[in-house]
Amino acid sequence: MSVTVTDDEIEQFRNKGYLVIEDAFDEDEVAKMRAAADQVLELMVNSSLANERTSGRLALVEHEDGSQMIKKIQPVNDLSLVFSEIALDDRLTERISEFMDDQPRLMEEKLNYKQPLPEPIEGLDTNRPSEAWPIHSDWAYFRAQDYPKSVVSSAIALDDLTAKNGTMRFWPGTNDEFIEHERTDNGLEVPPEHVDDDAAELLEAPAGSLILFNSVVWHDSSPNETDDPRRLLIYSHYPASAGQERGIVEDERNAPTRRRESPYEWRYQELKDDGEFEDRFQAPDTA
Ligand SMILES: O=C(O)CCC(=O)C(=O)O
Repeated sequence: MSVTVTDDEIEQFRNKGYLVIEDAFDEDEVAKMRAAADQVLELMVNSSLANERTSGRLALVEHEDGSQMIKKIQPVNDLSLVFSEIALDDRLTERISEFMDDQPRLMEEKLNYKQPLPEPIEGLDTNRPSEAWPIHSDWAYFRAQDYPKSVVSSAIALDDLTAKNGTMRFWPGTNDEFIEHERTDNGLEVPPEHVDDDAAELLEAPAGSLILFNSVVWHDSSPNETDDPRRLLIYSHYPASAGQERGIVEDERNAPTRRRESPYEWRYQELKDDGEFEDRFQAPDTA
């Protein structure tokens, strides 16, 4: 599919630091991504239970009332052809290439599920304090591996994004200047004295929307107050020339996790094949 990137899209991205394209993906494509999300979720939970060790890909929250929420799974491309193919989709790459004026290379990918579990699962390590994200610039993280500020992230909404289910907020125009972050128990945060809460724009958009954002623009999201998942599939790409100039190694941020986790995932398959483990978790029906 060839994509025409309009002047309006470029201007919005440059001025605000982000851009929303509704209906970028159709119903069938969204259905395929949701099915892949369920498959990956089942693989992560069942392989964690089979190995009696929580996968390093899995971020899980336990609330005060004992309920649990899958926050995110990262990385995911080596677990699903559906996800690895989308990283190369023209609807992302042609826009990104226009915005960064270079060829995009994949830097990382993740699926932020914000998915409540109908029943708590015993034996998993609930390793995150909240499914919310504090106000931050992604570059506060990406700088650790010397990625440039010109990294562009593309988020695909697998579910409608609403105020109630913990959609994102953006601070338009904060994409030019990076402010040093503070460390909190829930990640890095723009110091509150710099933040005008009224300047934030709440992102409400239907499933299938594509949201492109710069690595400096401030954003956050609140907890999911509904019983349904709020899934955002997020890819981040860096400019090819920066890779050459800075000696960035491909997949530097996520390769250690893939290498560490994949033997456990194979072991889970073996335990199943040998009849020594039976799946105990099925993804809730969310269709
Ligand atoms: O998924 C969300 O709600 C926010 C994600 C985010 O801010 C991030 O991954 O940096």
